[in-house]
Amino acid sequence: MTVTPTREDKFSFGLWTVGYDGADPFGGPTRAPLDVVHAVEKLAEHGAYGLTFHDDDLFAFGSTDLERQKQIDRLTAALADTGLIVPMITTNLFSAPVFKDGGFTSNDRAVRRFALRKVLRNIDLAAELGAKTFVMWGGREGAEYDAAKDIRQALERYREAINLLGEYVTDKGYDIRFAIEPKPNEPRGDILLPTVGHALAFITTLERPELVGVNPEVGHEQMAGLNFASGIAQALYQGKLFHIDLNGQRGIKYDQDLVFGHGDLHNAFALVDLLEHGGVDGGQTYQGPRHFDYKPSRTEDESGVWDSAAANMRTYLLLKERTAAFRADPEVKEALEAAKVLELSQPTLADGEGYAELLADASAYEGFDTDRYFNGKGFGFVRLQQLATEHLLGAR
Ligand code: ASC
Ligand code: MN
Ligand code: MN
Ligand code: MN
Repeated sequence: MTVTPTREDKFSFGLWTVGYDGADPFGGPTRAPLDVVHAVEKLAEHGAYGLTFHDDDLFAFGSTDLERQKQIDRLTAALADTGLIVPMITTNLFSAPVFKDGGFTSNDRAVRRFALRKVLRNIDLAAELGAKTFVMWGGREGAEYDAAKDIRQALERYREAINLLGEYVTDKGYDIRFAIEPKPNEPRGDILLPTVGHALAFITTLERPELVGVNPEVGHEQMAGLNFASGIAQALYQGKLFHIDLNGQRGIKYDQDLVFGHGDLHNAFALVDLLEHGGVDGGQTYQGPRHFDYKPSRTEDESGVWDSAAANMRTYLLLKERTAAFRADPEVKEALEAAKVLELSQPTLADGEGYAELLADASAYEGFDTDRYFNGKGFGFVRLQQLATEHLLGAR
């Protein structure tokens, strides 16, 4: 297997990722701005297939129509030259001061109406560029203080906004689906729809739930102490994994946006196993872009930026190789069998069986020998995890 990225691997990068200038809350930029044409050329050279962006990444907030169009034309020409595509677009409703209390859920109604117009305009651009996914990260949709935000009304306004956007793409006949990106906090003290689970539940309240899925980011779930691969499994199970943001995070702290794998490597192994091999259940798999939303550390110069971009893809491909070896190992197959991992796909009830039949089955309860089954007999999960670890380390 090769670890050189190709277009077929469907790797994409946000313009704001490789374009991150190193500024953080404690210090200004450490790198020069990155031009979009240069970014497209470099990404193409490194084997990526897609570029994604917020409107404000391409043309600064407040640009005139002329300035905006000029940047769109420069991007379009670079895409034509390189063959790169724009699989996803998103809207910046968090940087401009006007969004200090959010966009769709700002307490100020005029801000909410402005936010909707900004997004509608960006949806037109998404359609024009052929983007199939429209991500919504509501970074400023939240609060620091409980008395400052009526959460139920904020959710109602969120719902109103997404319903309107769904109506818009339907009326326009656009082939676009929405993906909500959860994050628990930062920049707000608390953000609405903080985890994949919250977002999945919220989606069921929408007028067009079929148009809306999730865009989970590795670090965002891990900031909440959650198991990312497990959240992705549930999103897949519910047919809602519309997009994914890959990166690295080390524990419950600020959003680190490290290179993919430069965090919880075991969980990254489980994630790639799930995305590439569907886990063991053979259920719904993910066919979309492998999108990196990371930040090249501010300690790096421009060559470090491209090294880090390459590192994301290389780590993904190495994990793809390692997980394939894991799946092919006869000892792993035997350990999975012994741990009854495959038995979980068997329905608990027999075909046509209901509670009456279950109640009539004495072997299920009266005759079930709990001692014989479970005293002194383990599942062997640790052995299985060690086999995964050894494949991850290249020791097998
Ligand atoms: C997004 C997205 C994020 C944020 C962040 C901006 O669109 O997916 O996680 O914006 O990267 O800095
Ligand atoms: Mn992040
Ligand atoms: Mn993200
Ligand atoms: Mn991010």
